[in-house]
Amino acid sequence: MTKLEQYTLDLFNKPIRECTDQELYKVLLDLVRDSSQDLPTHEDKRKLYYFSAEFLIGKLLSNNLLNLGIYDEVNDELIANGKNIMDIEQAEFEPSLGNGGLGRLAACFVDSITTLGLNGDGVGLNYHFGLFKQVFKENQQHAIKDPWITGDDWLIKSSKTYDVPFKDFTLTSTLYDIDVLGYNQNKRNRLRLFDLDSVNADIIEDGTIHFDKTNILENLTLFLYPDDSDHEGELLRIYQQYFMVSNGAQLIIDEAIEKGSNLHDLADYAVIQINDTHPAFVIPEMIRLLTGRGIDFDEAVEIVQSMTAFTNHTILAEALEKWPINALEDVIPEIVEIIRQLDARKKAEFPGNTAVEIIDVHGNVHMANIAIHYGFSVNGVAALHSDILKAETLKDFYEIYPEKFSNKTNGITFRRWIMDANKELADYLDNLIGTEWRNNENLESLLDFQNDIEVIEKLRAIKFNNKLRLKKHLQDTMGVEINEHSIIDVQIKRLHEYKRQQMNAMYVIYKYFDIKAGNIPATPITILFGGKAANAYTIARDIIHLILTLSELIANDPEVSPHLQVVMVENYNVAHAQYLIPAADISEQISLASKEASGTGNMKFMLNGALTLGTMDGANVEIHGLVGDENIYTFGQSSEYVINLYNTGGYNSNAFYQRDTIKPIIDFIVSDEMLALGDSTRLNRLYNDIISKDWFMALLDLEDYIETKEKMLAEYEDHTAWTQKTIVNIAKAGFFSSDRTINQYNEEIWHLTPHKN
Ligand code: GFP
Repeated sequence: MTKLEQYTLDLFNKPIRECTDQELYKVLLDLVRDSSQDLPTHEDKRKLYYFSAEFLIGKLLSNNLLNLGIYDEVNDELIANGKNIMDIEQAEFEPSLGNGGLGRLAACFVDSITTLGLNGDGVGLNYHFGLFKQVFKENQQHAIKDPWITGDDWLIKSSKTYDVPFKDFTLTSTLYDIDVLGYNQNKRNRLRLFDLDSVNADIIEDGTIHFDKTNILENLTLFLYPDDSDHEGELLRIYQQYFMVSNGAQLIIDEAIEKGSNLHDLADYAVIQINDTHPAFVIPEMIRLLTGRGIDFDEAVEIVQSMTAFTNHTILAEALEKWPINALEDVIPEIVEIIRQLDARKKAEFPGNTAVEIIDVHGNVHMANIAIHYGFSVNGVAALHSDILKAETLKDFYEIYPEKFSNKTNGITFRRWIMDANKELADYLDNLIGTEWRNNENLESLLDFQNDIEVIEKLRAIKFNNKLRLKKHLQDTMGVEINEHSIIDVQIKRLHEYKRQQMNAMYVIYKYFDIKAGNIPATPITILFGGKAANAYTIARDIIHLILTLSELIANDPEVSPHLQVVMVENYNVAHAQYLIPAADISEQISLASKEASGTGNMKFMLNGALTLGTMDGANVEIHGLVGDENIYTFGQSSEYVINLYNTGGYNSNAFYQRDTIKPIIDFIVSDEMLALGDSTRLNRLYNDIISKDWFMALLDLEDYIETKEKMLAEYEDHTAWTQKTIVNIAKAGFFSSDRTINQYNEEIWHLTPHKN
């Protein structure tokens, strides 16, 4: 009897064939969890703790089967019994533990850390309802809770609990673990997710979410990034951040002591990576814990400094967090006391240098500044971004601590983003170039087949099959019908003006006019969007409204709809991405140059044989460098140009708006046709914003964008030449494996010894 048969019998007392998909999900969950638990965790002295507010891990069933090396075996057995793993996986809820690229990066990283045999856990919070679940009603985004903890999930309750002292009360945590498996790796790591037992999930929903933000005991871990536009929200975020880091720091100390640390040597046992600013309180918290255990303040500072590294993910001021010191006083006064001391030291060392102050003149505490002064490493996430940090955003810090700065260009795990998401392509690569590419070697040998017609045809066939898969997926999940013979053009990422979904929407209007004018595209085009807007971010929600309204307008227009379709995927998440990316022809990476730190979607699309339509921003610059001018479509003003425009205040969107090429497009946003379908307030607000402000300069690059996209569509018609370009992109994607990124982090920052099987 096979293991699967045994588990099925034990759990449901019937054969595989007679089980429902839901039942088989439970069987596989048990089987995989047991197999994972059989793997030992690492015992090495030194360990990495990757602190992150988000881990956007996606569904785990297939991925864990793959990493355990039993995917094919299990899949064959299921197929022999008339079952299908894809259907079974529908029963799994995607963990609501992340938001965007930042959280997905953390998920790719823990996969690579484990695959490379490194001793490292993720540390975060166990949000019950995630960011929110996005639903569309009347062409608008509504937010409801996104529950995922069902009992049939991957959480394992541990016996560890810690006391976290706040000003008015102490909270006792519960620790849940999720096993993190590596590809062909016989040791596991864990995600350590802290929570409270007292969570109460009763909340009011009426298109937006209301709950009592002051009821910390019941609501602390309900949501990721609760709205902090009011005072209670701000306090709740501080409670969350401190709760995460205090638990994590206590865990570190516990584990180090267990392994024999006397705490003076703690830095030999642990290294902390602070992912973005949210976990930066770990520095004062660790100092508090060490001094509380008898280490003097100076030494505690030194210890913490030598074990803490910081990653910056954005140059946007809004994301470089700062908290009013009064708010901190209300929640964590002991930590404020330590922050004041840390600040005083640096004020004495760098008198008058306000750019590097921890506490500014307005009484705001700058989280990044704590991490930069009191950590040993600062890194950006793509070459251009790291350069901008040094030259602009963190210039004053770079002058003080040049040795702390480095670049670690982001990466993506190939397990999830090709082996799992695009199995047909992965298997075909095995046949063609051997399996070494799975271990980060030899993918470039695909270049040998650039002129091989058989290979070109096969790759085209795989792309078509992935379009069919996407079609079925969208039918099943949204009831939307797309044309599998169309060009699939995809922009999936958080909604943000700097990412410029609005510019893509402007292209849609351009194309709508063009088709109306009788210029019928040789191949129909499907433009897909996906992404959530932070609920308090009004203009981003207006942009969603624009896209959804355009989508409806075009769908209703028999002249245009056979040639152009616009779909905004509801509640975009990792599961959707796994269908969208393999099916894509065009990867939209159109941020305003200098603003997208790296991007990681750009890497996923490239690996799956889509061509990038992008600005010279973030990691697009490195993609361009690798594939060469002929194999990417770049457009738009450079980052130097844009930075200069901001510095001189020289951008005037209205001057662009007045151009004959642009005005009709923008005016259409508030045309009678659009207002007949859409919400006047939203459309007018967006229109006014674009013509008078356009803070992220969509109009600056619009003409070049339209022209480049048109060129791209025309060149698609030469299917052979197009597929040859995709071959170069796939072949050159090896650099973007997160295994490469993690090796760099380890060699240059963490210094852990890899475990070999
Ligand atoms: C942020 C940055 C991206 C970067 C990721 C990971 O992502 O440029 O690739 O972090 O470093 F903006 P988002 O959360 O904005 O997608």
